[in-house]
Amino acid sequence: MVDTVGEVALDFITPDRQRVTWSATTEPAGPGPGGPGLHVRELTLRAGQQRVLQRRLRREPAAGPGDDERQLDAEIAAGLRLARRYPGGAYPHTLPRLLGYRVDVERPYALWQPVHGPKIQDVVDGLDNDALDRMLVDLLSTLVQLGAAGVVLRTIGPRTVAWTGEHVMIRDLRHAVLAGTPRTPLGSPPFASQEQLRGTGRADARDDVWSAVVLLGSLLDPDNDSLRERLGARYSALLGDALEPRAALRPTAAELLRQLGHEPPAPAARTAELERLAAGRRRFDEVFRQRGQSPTPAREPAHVPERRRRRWWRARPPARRTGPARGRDCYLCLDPVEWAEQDLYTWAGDGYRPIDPGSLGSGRRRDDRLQQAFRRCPNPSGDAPPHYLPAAYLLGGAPINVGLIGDSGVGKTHLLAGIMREIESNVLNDFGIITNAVDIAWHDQFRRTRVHPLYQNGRTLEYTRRTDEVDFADGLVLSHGPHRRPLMFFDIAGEMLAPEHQRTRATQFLAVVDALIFVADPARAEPDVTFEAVLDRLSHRRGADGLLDLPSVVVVTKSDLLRFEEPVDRWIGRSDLEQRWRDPRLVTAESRDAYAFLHARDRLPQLAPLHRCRRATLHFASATGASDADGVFPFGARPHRCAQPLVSLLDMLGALPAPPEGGDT
Ligand SMILES: Nc1nc2c(ncn2[C@@H]2O[C@H](COP(=O)(O)OP(=O)(O)OP(=O)(O)O)[C@@H](O)[C@H]2O)c(=O)[nH]1
Ligand SMILES: [Mg+2]
Repeated sequence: MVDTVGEVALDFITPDRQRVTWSATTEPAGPGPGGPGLHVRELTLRAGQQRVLQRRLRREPAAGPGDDERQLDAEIAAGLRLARRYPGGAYPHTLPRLLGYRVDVERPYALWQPVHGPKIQDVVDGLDNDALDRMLVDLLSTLVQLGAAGVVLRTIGPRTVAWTGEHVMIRDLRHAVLAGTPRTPLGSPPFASQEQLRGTGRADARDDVWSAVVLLGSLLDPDNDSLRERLGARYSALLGDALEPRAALRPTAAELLRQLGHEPPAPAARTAELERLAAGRRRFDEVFRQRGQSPTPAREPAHVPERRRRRWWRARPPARRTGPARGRDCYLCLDPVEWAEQDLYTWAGDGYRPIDPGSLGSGRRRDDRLQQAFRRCPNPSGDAPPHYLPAAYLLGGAPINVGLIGDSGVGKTHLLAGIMREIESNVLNDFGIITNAVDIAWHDQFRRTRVHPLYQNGRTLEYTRRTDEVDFADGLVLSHGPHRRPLMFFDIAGEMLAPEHQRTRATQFLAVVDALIFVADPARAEPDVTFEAVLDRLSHRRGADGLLDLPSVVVVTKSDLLRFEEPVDRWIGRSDLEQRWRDPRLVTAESRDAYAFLHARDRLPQLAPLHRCRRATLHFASATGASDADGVFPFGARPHRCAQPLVSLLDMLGALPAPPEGGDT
């Protein structure tokens, strides 16, 4: 797109979270493209002659979550991290400063203070010894400051470092990521380490140490050996250890500075916000210490396959398995119901019609008939109108009934749509799990009324209607090899979960739940008491240790609204399902962060599942990726990290196959 010269209004958010409007004039010719989907232009502010650099995204409508969009988000997150860790005058003079950003517009952008000055490779020959010393110390000090903020630049090299005449200046943060983000292949040798070139493992501050040391080595070539001579043995130490192929074995920038006889820059003062998060993380660890339990249960790789195989088979807790082999509890009336081939029905559009058992046949014909069959619940208590259960619920292994918990408006239905959307895009296939509908027509209806309106038409879903009869919202049969387990989701109107409504039939499914998804809305002002009310109601299922044996996840949903807030920024952009499967410590790290986040905001009732359930994990997710405007998502809705909580639940339920050999990544 060609930009014309003219007036522009910039209406954006500053790192201090202020909304600001500036007017500016564009230059006749902008600096040009800033990456495939990004356009960079320099603007002059009307008030004064200050110039700002705008990096704008060209958003392709309905193109899906493009890499450019993710990269702009990552760039903003890195800029905000630095601005908030080093407020005002404490900001490192060697780093470009983020002035603000705007992401909820057609062309999202970041505003930066422009960096000028020649590339360091063009001026290094003219630098005297003092200047070379400053270059070395500046570069390593910058890495210390970036590392303390958890930012990895990934692009240090001869073209990305400038020399202002006084000091080193990093030109931009356009490829920066937060430390811990799964690496993606980037850069070229020799300036990028092998791990970064290949995109293995997770981004580490020492990725930049590699690049900086290679850069220093290349700048201080044989014609430029005075610094090398002065550093003597310390120079080889610098080049030697810092070029370890694995980041984990390299010295940190602070260690290098000390080796070279320089004091690293003083750490930034901790903000009150960071202190609160740290207190929350300590509290999380304390919970497990008191229980004598590790927050990350150890997996013994040698035993995993066998143990996992048993776990997949594992039925529900024995106390609840009173009926015969294929018995189930009906989720509508709670009476036991057994498989009975003599009493099957099919839906005929206007009602259920009995199936003649003789017509079932065998082989494929039988499979096909059963897929569309329902069993009438005998309901021996006779306390409910006639109701029918899909055959798939009664066949195969123990069902997994999952309830979504949270007050009205917290985002339960959108989250469930997001989970279904992720399953539709085959995330479970990576775990060796194939899914089929429990009830084909019902599943199709969920897709037509929830998943498609939200994700294809970009429309907000309606609040769930309050009814007395509650059926499951959607159900899938999970297949792994020859094993099958139905997975049923229950999603009712949140107000029915409030303490005063819990005796109604609508909440009866709670008596048969095997796992819970607690949905925490971080944007909500008033306290949500439904978590505790539901846990109270299930307190009779506590074990000898007083804890509920009910695998639970707490999902901090709507995380798109907080994606630039710490620690949400660290997680919300990541796609790490596979890595988490192999390395459960990642799940714990996210749980600890989400716990700290809720704790720091005094959302103590939302932490109850972790305190009261033996197994619980916490997650950040967004069902939509953005807020709606009058019921419409103008740039489309997309799920972010909706599969992670589901996969954690399945893992806790023993319904996830063992990860393939290969260990942690
Ligand atoms: N920004 C943002 N908004 C969301 C997200 N998920 C849901 N919302 C908004 O939150 C509102 C309520 O979402 P629902 O899923 O209907 O809430 P619920 O918990 O099912 O509410 P009830 O059905 O009344 O119990 C909707 O207006 C959505 O647009 C999200 O991930 N991000
Ligand atoms: Mg709802």
